Amino acid sequence: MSTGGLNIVIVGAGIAGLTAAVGLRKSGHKVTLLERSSLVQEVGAAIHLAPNCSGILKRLGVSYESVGANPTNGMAEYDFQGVKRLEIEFVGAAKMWENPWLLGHRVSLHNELKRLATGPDGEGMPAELRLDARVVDVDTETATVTLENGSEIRGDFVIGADGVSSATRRAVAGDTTKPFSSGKSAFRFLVPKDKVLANPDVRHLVEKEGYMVIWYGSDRRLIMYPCSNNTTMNFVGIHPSHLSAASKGEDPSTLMVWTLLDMEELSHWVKNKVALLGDAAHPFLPYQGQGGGIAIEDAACISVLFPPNTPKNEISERLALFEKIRMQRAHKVQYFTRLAGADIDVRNDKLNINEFTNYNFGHDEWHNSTHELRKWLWCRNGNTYMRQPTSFGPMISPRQDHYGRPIPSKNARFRTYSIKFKSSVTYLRTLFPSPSYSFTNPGTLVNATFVCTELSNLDWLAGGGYTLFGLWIHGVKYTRRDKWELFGSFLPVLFENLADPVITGREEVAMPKLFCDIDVVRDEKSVKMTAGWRGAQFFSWEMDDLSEKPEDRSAGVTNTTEVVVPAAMGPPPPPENGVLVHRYVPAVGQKGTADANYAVFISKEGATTERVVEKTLTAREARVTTQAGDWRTLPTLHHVATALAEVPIYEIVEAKIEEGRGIEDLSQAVRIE
Ligand SMILES: Cc1cc2nc3c(=O)[nH]c(=O)nc-3n(C[C@H](O)[C@H](O)[C@H](O)COP(=O)(O)OP(=O)(O)OC[C@H]3O[C@@H](n4cnc5c(N)ncnc54)[C@H](O)[C@@H]3O)c2cc1C
Ligand SMILES: *[C@@H]1O[C@H](CO)[C@@H](O)[C@H](O)[C@H]1NC(C)=O
Ligand SMILES: *[C@@H]1O[C@H](CO)[C@@H](O)[C@H](O)[C@H]1NC(C)=O
Ligand SMILES: *[C@@H]1O[C@H](CO)[C@@H](O)[C@H](O)[C@H]1NC(C)=O
Ligand SMILES: *[C@@H]1O[C@H](CO)[C@@H](O)[C@H](O)[C@H]1NC(C)=O
Ligand SMILES: *[C@@H]1O[C@H](CO)[C@@H](O)[C@H](O)[C@H]1NC(C)=O
Ligand SMILES: CC(=O)N[C@H]1CO[C@H](CO)[C@@H](O)[C@@H]1O
Ligand SMILES: CC(=O)N[C@H]1CO[C@H](CO)[C@@H](O)[C@@H]1O
Repeated sequence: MSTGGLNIVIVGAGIAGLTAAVGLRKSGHKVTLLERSSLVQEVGAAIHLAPNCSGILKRLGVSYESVGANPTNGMAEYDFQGVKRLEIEFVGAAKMWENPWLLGHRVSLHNELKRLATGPDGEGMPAELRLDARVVDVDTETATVTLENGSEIRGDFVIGADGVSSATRRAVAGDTTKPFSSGKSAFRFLVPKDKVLANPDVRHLVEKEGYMVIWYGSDRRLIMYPCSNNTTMNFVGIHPSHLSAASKGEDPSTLMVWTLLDMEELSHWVKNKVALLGDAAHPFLPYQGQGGGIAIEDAACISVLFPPNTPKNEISERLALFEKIRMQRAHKVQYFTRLAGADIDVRNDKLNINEFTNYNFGHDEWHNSTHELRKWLWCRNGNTYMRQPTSFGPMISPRQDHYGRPIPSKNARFRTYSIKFKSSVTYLRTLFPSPSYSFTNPGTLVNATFVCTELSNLDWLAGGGYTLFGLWIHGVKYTRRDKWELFGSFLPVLFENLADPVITGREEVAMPKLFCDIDVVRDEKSVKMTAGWRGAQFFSWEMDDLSEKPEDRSAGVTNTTEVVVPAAMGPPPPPENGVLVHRYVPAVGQKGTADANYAVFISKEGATTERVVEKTLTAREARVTTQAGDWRTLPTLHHVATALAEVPIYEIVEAKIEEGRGIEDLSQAVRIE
């Protein structure tokens, strides 16, 4: 099987290491698990998994229920005299979580994880599990681990999932932070439920099925819950360590005692190519039954961050992202757990059990990591535009691809029809958004152009195209507050027959865009363009007698509009350096107030793509027909259509068609002041 998978070495085949192996294997990575013990035999006790954790296991294809885990139906708390202090039922309407809170046997969970990680069935290559392989050292630069017998194993990266007494932790975080005794120990034992039921003194304790029951003393507690298909009762007795230390040797051989270890928070879990997971990164006290759950969430996060085809050169950065995503949550749950474990008077003061439960259960690390990875991918190439709707991240636009890189539009094609005409300074001035805009020439005549462009072969539209139509007013200058002047054409309106460029053009480069239908019909000698909205036509022009002879350009062009004899046009204006547009974004809920109200300049020199004209045709005849509208025919456009119909066309001075390739991405657009 050929995969682009990474070579991943996992130290420790506990819950964290095996869950990570299940997830990473599915993504096509080659996983090697190194386990110091010989049998990978988990202790014979139960482990309960919070709803969010069982949800993650389900997504990884692990069914805890199928191997004997039973749901929690409720919780009861008693004081040390057996007086009930609290009872909560989780069934029926009280069911808050979409996944069950599961009580099961550690050995079953462990074996099932091992089967899914290393078994022949399932996606990807089975992980290789090497037993009796105690890791003594790890090199974070080369991702190489050294076993006790001296042999070395190298991967693309290493996961240290070797539990509370981790050997990999030293290499990542130094050895100043070590686990210490919390002063409490725990013994655990299992009793068949039948046996409890057979004893009339205690049978009432297990008559309600699926209950987690806790008895609290001031400095000790006993926890009981069913596991193994409700057939076995699991007990955990947490108590001051000196009590069990004193009685050592007298315990029955089936009673197991653990010193409960805690540890200061590590400042980091990742160094170069090694990451710590589970108890190795954040050992848990057992008071909330969260250590295994948080370890499984860690493993889910790592699995999400290393999907198929993850590039090797991103390994360290992605491991750092793992730490960034997980550290705060793991430490917070640890903090809650310490509070929950505090002796009763301290605990009651500080612990808000609802806050804890909502924080712990109200989280889905799969969703969270998936989104965090997306956010990371979006930003890593810098300069992405966030656009509405922002919830989904950056999106391809006419100007940039998903990651903010300019889209090469050299192969995009254009066909531009333009009709240049003499018009009225005094009329067109009324279209200026502010007094900072003015005409460069003192006279009352100025050139303006109706432009219609058909675009095709656009990469950002998967090879498609659209048509635009607008009015360019020439000879305009913008005077900044500091008196500096910019010369260009002012664009009061631009219509497009596709919503996508309308929206992005407005948002990104402040173009005054509107949607309308635009049709261009063309044959050898003539072309007709119409602009309308749902059948109501408001603008059209025709060009006839097209020819490729440039000397014919502007000769004898005709028009059908009212003719006013033009006065002299005065000296030619300074060269135009670009296009001026005005951004205006109204403030929500505040009449007359703008969120944005400023001029934008799109310079000619800044264009990144060369516009290559391959063919020019001129028209010997051109006619423009306009039609004002009202709110019934053009409910959203009539004010614009009416203003366009009023634009004086004194004389058409040029009518031409240019065809070619290369379209500007307009990334040179800047806010003027
Ligand atoms: C009494 C008690 C009750 C608990 N109850 C719950 C519960 O109900 N719910 C819950 O979610 N959590 C519970 N926890 C916590 C939970 O058990 C741990 O948080 C969880 O097991 C951590 O998983 P892990 O894979 O990180 O570490 P571990 O399960 O400790 O696995 C580490 C693995 O690494 C191996 N290893 C260690 N060193 C090396 C080395 N140098 N080289 C190779 N291999 C090595 C070990 O043999 C082991 O297999 C409880 C803990 C205790 C002590
Ligand atoms: C629980 O029951 C299922 C069948 O319902 C069985 O496959 C499984 O082995 C049982 N597990 C335990 C631990 O009893
Ligand atoms: C060292 O131990 C590993 C794991 O048990 C084994 O695969 C390897 O062959 C051993 N190497 C030597 C040199 O003994
Ligand atoms: C265990 O008991 C609970 C509570 O009655 C029940 O919902 C669940 O189905 C039982 N599970 C098994 C595997 O018997
Ligand atoms: C992911 O979870 C962390 C808490 O662990 C939180 O701070 C962060 O906002 C979450 N990210 C997303 C995208 O929800
Ligand atoms: C108007 O346009 C014509 C044709 O391009 C040009 O010759 C003329 O100089 C322009 N007039 C002004 C005032 O810009
Ligand atoms: C994986 C999982 O179960 N996720 C759930 C965690 O809990 C929240 C709140 O109940 C749900 O919205 C998630 O779907
Ligand atoms: C054919 C025609 O009507 N042409 C007119 C176009 O407009 C100019 C100036 O406005 C007139 O001089 C032409 O006669």
